[in-house]
Amino acid sequence: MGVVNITPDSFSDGGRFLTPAAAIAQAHLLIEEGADLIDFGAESSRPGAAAVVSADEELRRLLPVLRGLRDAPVALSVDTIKPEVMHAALAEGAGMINDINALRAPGALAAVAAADAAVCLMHMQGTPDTMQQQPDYANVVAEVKDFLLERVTAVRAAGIPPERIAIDPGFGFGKTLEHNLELLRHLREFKALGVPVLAGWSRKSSLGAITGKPAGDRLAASIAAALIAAQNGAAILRVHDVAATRDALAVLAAVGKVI
Ligand code: HH2
Repeated sequence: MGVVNITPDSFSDGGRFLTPAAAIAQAHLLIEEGADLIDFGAESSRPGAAAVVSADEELRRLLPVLRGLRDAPVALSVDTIKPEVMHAALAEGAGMINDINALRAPGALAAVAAADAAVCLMHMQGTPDTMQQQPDYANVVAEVKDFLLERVTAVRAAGIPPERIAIDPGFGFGKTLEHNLELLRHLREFKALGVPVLAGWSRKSSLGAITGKPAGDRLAASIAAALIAAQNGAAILRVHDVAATRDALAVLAAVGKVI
């Protein structure tokens, strides 16, 4: 899954793809580099981000990009927590909703159930504005797993079949470095929920904590984390650097360790 943020303030690529033309060109580049899926975000969820983007503004950023990519050879995912945005994006041909809030907003479940689209359910403790202030778990792996099981059950009860569901422990969303590492070590256990696991480590601040490098210099660290996630059972990797990640995965596959 290649990431394109149509935002002025994303921590990793904010401001680079704010015009429809720039976002569409970046999507084409990531597809050429081997992305199977492109994820578009129109509201930053970086730690400390205040939820100030209205549904209208999100759609103003998203819709021209989705329209411009109607004939794209891969599925288009939309990273949003808002049911109004989900409805409009799905009507415009989006094939997936990536919800960091796991369809908990009133109306979100119904919006996805009404369409023939996939959904990624992510775990987050708290909300982006405060989530990194005091992440707290007795057992992070068990608690994240319990939450995702509850959300998968709710989504299936709303009529969305497991073939359309992915889960994500939400690296960096209300988690310390040690929480993120513990989840990565135990990622394989999430496969017991019976749906594909998505992992997003690309350029994240935990990698900065480990390497001491800023977001723009975290490519090697991002690839290392992506490979560990793949080895631990992740089926979808959410990354900004598709070509480099593809090369690393090709080596892993050649060695025969991807299951
Ligand atoms: N991470 C980010 C945003 N959306 N969605 C899922 N499912 N998993 C993730 O790990 C995830 C996500 C944050 O990264 P980015 O989109 O680069 O930054 P920002 O939120 O600042 O736009």
